Amino acid sequence: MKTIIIFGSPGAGKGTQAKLLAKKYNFIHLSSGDLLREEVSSGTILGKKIKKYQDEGILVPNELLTELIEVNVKNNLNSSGLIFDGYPRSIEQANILNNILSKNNLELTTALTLNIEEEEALKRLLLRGKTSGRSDDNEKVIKKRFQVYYKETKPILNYYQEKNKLINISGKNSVETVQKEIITKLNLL
Ligand code: B4P
Repeated sequence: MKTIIIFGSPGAGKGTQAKLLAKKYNFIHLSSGDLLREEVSSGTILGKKIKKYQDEGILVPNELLTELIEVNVKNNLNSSGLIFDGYPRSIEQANILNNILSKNNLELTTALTLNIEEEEALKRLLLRGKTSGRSDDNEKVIKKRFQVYYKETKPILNYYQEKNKLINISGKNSVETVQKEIITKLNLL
């Protein structure tokens, strides 16, 4: 079974590309953002707690998220692949994911990162904000999400680079071009 992580700043196209790959190769798409938003929309006490963090653009604490990830890995052990989108987002989460994978006799196949300039990503997210109804797609919160990305998430790219697991992809091109580059570099053809 393949296990793939997709990294990228907010608006880099992680969710977009993860969905396309999942559809094409019948992989399971595990988006931490979507899993958290589902919990929010179900109106539970946990969901109410999560919403506060998402609305501010800061990371949801691990104690509210780890179980969601672990359960979804366990429930999909018979699939041909798992794509982690938006997880891990900190060194601590990278270690948690390692543990979850090894407990389930899995090993990370590869991690890829979509590179894009902040200005371009901001434009995309503001455009999405017009129709998404997402309370975090506004300029103030997007800027905060970028700060969190640079401080918490970007440093973990080195961790995967050192393990020779990281592939760099240009995220600034069209959705189709980015997808082709991913497929070629992942040797999925
Ligand atoms: P996410 O849901 O992961 O939000 P995101 O970083 O903006 O990524 P998303 O996948 O939605 O967007 P994409 O770049 O694909 O996280 C939201 C919040 O949840 C976080 O701030 C945090 O609070 C919480 N959270 C999530 N994971 C967490 C974790 N692990 N730990 C703690 N907290 C966590 O697409 C953006 C837009 O660009 C779309 O409109 C798309 O259509 C467009 N687009 C994509 N590719 C394009 C292209 N090539 N050309 C033009 N437009 C493109």
